[in-house]
Amino acid sequence: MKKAIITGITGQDGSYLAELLLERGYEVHGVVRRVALEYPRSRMRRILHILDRVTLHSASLESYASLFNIIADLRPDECYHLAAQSFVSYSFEDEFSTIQTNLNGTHYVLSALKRLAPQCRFYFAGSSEVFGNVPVSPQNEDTPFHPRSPYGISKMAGVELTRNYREAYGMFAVSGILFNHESPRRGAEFVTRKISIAAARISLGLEREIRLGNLDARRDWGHARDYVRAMWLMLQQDEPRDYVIATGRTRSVRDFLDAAFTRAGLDYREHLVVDETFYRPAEVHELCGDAARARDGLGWSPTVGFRELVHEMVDSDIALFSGRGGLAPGEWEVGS
Ligand code: G4F
Repeated sequence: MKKAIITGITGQDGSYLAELLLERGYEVHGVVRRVALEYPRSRMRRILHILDRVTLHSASLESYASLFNIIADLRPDECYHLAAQSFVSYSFEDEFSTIQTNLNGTHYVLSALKRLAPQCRFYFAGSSEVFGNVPVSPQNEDTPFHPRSPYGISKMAGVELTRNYREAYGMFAVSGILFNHESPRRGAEFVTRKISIAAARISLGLEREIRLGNLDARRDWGHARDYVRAMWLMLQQDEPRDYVIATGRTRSVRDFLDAAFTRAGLDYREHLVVDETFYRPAEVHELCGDAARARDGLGWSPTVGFRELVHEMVDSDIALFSGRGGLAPGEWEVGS
C-alpha cells in the first residue's frame, strides 16, 4: 500500500485529494496545525466524513523540526505540499509572514525529504499568480514569471526551489501551476465563494447586499476536484515535469456574479455595492492557461464547465444556509 502525506489536508484541495487517494487505496496522512485538532467541527469540516480513514499529525510550516519528525516517522512514497497562506489580498497586508511561511515551509519539506526519503515523489502547489502581469495569453510552462503580489512571489520562489531540488539532487519534485479552482469547499474570502454565499443568503432573506472590488478582473476558473486529479497524475509519470492546469477559458468577476445571482433567482444589480477596500495595490487583470502539456502528457482535461461549477456552489450554499448543509451556523466561515 502506497503511503501519501498531504500538507494542507483541511483545505479545499487537500480534502478532495485525500478522497481521491483513499479511493485509490493509499494510506493517507495529513499535516494539520495544532489549532485544527482543537476545533475539529470548524477547522476540519471538509474532512469530517473521512476522519476515520486518515491519520493526522500536527506540525507547523514555521518549524523545520516538526516537519522533519513527521517525515522521519512516515518515510512516505508521495508528498503533496499544499499548505500555504493562499489569500492574495492578505499577502499585501502581511508580506513578511506570507513569503516566510510559504517559502520556508516548502524548503523545510524538501530538505527533510532529501535527507530522509529521497525516493519520495514531491508535488508543490504552484499557482498561476506567478504569471501576474502577463505579456502573452494564454500562459503555458514557458511563459515568463512576473508576479504581482507577495503571494505570487512566494509561489514563484517555491516553483524555482522545487525545480532546483529536481535538478541538483535528482529528486522527483514537480510543480503544478494551477489556475483558479473553486468548489463548494472554497474558503469564504475568495471571490467565487463570497459571491455564492451572498447569492444564497440574499435569496433566503438573510442579507441584502454584496460588497466587491474589481468586477472586470478575468480568471480561468475550473473545479477543484478536476485539479487534484491532475496533481496525482503528475506524480505517476516516468519523468518529473511541471504542468500548467487550466480550462483555457476566462470569465470576469461580473460574469460569475451574474451567473450565481441568476441561479439564486436574483438580479445582482439590485444588491451590488462596489467597495474600494476590496481593490488590490497591484491587480492581476487576466489569467488564462494553456494546459496542452497536461492534456498530451497526463491525459488530463477538465470535466466541469463554468455554469455547472457556479450552480453547484450556489445550490450548496442555499442548502447550507437553509439548514440542510450539515453544519451549525458559525461553523462554515472559520479557518478556510
Ligand atoms: O478569488 P480571488 O481572491 O483569487 P485570486 O486572487 O485570483 O487567487 C486565487 O487563485 C490563485 C490561482 O491563480 C491561487 F494561487 C490563489 O491562492 C487563490 O486561490 O480573486 C479573484 C479576482 C481578483 O482579481 C480580485 O481583485 O477577484 C477580484 N475581486 C473583486 N472583488 C475580489 C473581490 N476578490 C476577493 N477575494 N474579494 C472581493 O471582494
